[in-house]
Amino acid sequence: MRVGVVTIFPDFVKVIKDYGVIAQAVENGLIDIEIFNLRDFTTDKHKVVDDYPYGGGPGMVMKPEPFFRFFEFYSQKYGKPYVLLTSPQGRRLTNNFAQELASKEHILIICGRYEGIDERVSHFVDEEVSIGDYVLTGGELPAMVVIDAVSRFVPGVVEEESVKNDSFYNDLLDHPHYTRPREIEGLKVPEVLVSGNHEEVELWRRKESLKKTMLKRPDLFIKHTFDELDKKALISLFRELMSNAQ
Ligand code: 4HQ
Repeated sequence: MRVGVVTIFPDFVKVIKDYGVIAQAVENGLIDIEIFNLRDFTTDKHKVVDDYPYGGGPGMVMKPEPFFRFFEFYSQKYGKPYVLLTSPQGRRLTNNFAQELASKEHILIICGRYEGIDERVSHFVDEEVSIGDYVLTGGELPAMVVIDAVSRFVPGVVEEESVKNDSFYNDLLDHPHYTRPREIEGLKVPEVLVSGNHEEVELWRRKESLKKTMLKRPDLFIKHTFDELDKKALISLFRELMSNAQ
């Protein structure tokens, strides 16, 4: 998958390529992330990228010309990408949206600063994306969040099983995880996890997922479609609770 980013802070965004599974994926050629400095697409001596808003008001607006020049250069070089603009007005990023984006072979993320970008730049934009209802100082962090969430769905970046077990993948939160030692300061690993009984482990994990989702995210729980293991887990969970209550 090819990912382009255009920003006035390329050094800030670059670190997304340097850590963890994304760094490995870049090294293995699974994702090609290329970051461009918008100032390289200015023509004036001072490399100005902002200007005063028509109609007045506070703050500055990003000038359209450097973006137009950048798109001309970029699409000449790489063909037409699916263009994303980070914005609080955009479609909220979810795991499903991330998965949808991962199926595109080529995306380009535009990072805004200041009050925003001249509206005419939206001529090139396929979709606006928001990472949540709060206002940031720029689109760089959202771009990095999008790249991170999308990368996990690019085949080979993380184990497929791991993606499927994660929170949100099937509208449920992830189950708790444990590793060695068996006991620390009196806190023990649940017995079933060391039992070696794979079926029992699966049932326990699903019960914990359902319990956690019901308590912490009832909105997700309500939307969930229950498969056979869910039903078995819920019945077992209910029985447990009833027998504790007796
Ligand atoms: N921005 N999700 C860029 C955001 C934002 C968000 C505010 C985008 C500033 C210039 N982007 N402008 N939330 O807060 O994506």
